[in-house]
Amino acid sequence: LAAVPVEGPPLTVDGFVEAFLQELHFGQGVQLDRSTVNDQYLALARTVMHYMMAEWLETGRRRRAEPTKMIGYLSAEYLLGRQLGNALLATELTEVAEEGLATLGIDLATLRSQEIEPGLGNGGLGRLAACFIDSLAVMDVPCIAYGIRYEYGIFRQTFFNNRQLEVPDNWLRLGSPWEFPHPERAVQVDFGGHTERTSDENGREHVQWVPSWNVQGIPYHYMVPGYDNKAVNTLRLWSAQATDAFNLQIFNSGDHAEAVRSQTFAENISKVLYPEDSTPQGRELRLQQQYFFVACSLHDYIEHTLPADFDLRKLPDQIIWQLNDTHPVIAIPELMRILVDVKGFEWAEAWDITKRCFAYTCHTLLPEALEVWPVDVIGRLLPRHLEIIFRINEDFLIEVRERFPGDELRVRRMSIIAEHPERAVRMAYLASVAATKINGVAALHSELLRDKVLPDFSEMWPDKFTNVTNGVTPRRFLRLANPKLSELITEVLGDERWVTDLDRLSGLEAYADDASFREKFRQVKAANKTRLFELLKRRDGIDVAPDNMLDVMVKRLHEYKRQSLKLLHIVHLYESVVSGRRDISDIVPRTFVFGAKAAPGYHMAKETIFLINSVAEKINSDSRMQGRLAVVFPANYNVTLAERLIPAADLSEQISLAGKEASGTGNMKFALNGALTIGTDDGANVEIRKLVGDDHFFLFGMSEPEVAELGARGYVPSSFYEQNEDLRRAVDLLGSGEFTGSNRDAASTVVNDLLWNDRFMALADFQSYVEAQARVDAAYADTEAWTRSAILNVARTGFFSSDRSMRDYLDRIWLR
Ligand code: 26M
Repeated sequence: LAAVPVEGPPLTVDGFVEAFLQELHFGQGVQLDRSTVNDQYLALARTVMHYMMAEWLETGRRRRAEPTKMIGYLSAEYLLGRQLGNALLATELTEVAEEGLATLGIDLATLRSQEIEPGLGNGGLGRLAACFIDSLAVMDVPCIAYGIRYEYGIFRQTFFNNRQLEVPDNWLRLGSPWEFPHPERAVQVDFGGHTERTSDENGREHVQWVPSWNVQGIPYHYMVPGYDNKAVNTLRLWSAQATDAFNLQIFNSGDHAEAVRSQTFAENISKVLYPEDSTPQGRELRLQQQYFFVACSLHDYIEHTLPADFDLRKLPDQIIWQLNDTHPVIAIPELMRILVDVKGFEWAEAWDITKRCFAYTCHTLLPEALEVWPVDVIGRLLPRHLEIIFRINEDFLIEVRERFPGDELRVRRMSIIAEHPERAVRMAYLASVAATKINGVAALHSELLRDKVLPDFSEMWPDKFTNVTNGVTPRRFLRLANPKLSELITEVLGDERWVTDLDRLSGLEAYADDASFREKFRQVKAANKTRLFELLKRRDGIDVAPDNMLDVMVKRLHEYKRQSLKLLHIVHLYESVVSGRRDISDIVPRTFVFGAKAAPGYHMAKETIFLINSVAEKINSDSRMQGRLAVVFPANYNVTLAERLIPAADLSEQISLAGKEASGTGNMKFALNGALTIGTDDGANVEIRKLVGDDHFFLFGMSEPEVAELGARGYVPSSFYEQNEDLRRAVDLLGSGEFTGSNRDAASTVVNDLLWNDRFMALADFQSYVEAQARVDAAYADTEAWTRSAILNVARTGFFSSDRSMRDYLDRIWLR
């Protein structure tokens, strides 16, 4: 058949309205006068899809005509955020849609707020994946992003009696207009069973995996549009379903209940996103999820994307699989299995191919966050893969012994198989052995990864290690989230090229000294605050004082991120006023904003949320504060809320213990939106500070080497408590029951941990933090100087565009 050229509806108001009404009538089956907001939203989304679809088809055609090396991005998470705004931007339809809908009496903003964001990720890692695929489309780099279509994304957080409650995130319930399933491209995925060995006439051994059960993966496609370049990439998310054979067999046996049960069993695999973002629990279902999406993805690429007669020896010229953390690492033995068992390659040649097809990104430094899978769990679920991992390890350890003869300690240290506390596969080691490149996500992190986490591997293969500092997409986090600032930037830079070339923000530098520009910049910030406060009122019933400095800490709740240090600072300020040591009029008026979800099983994190809410309740209702000290904690921080919060912020809190936050990406979004950072020398803060300059960044706390040194000397938190009166008073007040209805126990989990454990050294950094906050107060009092610093933060952080990150991946990893 010949390809018929495809064109979207006309890019005019009339053309748009016609297409919209078509969708409403023939897609939703409803007439305008009887349509609900949801009908209208779905019809609008589908209409915008029509425009994108034409470009998506054309992109596919163009790429097939001239095949070049492709990126296969493998990630268990994509934290996409709402789609409509970005799709309108990409299709340049925003004004047309606004006008067109208005002629029908429909308000675009109302339809926008109807969208439930797909929260298919936990936090930083998932949001990074979403930024990266945006940038690849914008740069017209061929990429298929693969992942899981969780039926339930990250839980919705609510508060009850100041405690976190989790509500299932049923994000598909009102329809999902941005996806289209392709059941005819289903892939079968096998599990369980055993392996059998046979020899052929040449005496060559063949292994056959005889699985005991299977499921099928149904691909759902999402379009990932570029910007002003007609390119649209694909995000392919897999949904698990029972296979027909599986169903039929049981159906025919007459056991209907069992047939239904087995169907449920299969569909459980893509049912829900695991809400842990740092301490993996070795749950078998999680491993099923990982293998499920990886097996579907490799099969999809090899059998359906490559030409039918493709010579797999050339695989590394056509694809590089980027492993987003260790979650998809099972892809390594899976490719070996395909090449050796299915395609008949010799082991050595298969290994040579496999080694050139994978690259690995590590996103952590915490030892407890490194995934290990017990050998018996893998053996039960994926017996053939376990054999392959053992063989990879055997060959690898021979290599280690050759390089370092007689060093058996090293051999044990480096083994992919850990022996204690139980036999388990160290997924980061498997990734490191196989990958062509291993990267950390910020300069400091990559150094620590090389020297502290994987020192033996970097000694063996120094050239494997590299850094790619994270970035964020300027489309979503500047152009869309901050339209007023975007307009101002475009006004002074003369055009919108900065949206795809963020280094152009440096052109703002000159305007930092222009008083009238500073005034406009302040007006933007003020308008963004107003917009945020209206949302908080509507969304959470929260009233926020309009003129306070807005001090924001939003990120997952984790001890290493030290929300408790932020809390100690707040309690310290409060205590100094109520004790009469400081007059409330001497306090620079501030509203502290928290946003944080705790993993449901993370006790300390949940207790910290309870304490923050308790402190907020008390302080906000204490008339002595006169509104000059307020704490707000809107529930369910997510991408949608971030897009409102970040543009309104004055101060960005990035206060992890040095050496623990791999990069951070919120830190970049705040700086780009003109918030100043108070932060430790950690993750990408280091690079932000270098770029914006010390005068425009509030640094505090120990450096990573100082942290290491204090740890080695023996850290005793209570000695800091004893030697610092402000700290002592704050900790005592927090522990006194003052904030928890006279219930001391309710605060004791957090307070006792700070005093007697404090793994992340909050007490050691307290003094320095409070001093830095005093510098913040002083700086904020000088409005003109503060605005100047804020402008320079914007002007000097163009480096943190994820477009730049993608260029670095291309140069350092993908096209090498
Ligand atoms: C693992 C097993 C089971 C369930 C969940 C997980 C898991 C999920 C997410 C473990 C870790 C996960 O994410 C870690 C993460 O988000 N790391 C962050 O990555 C960001 C992007 O590189 C960095 O900016 C952050 O510093 C880093 O904490």
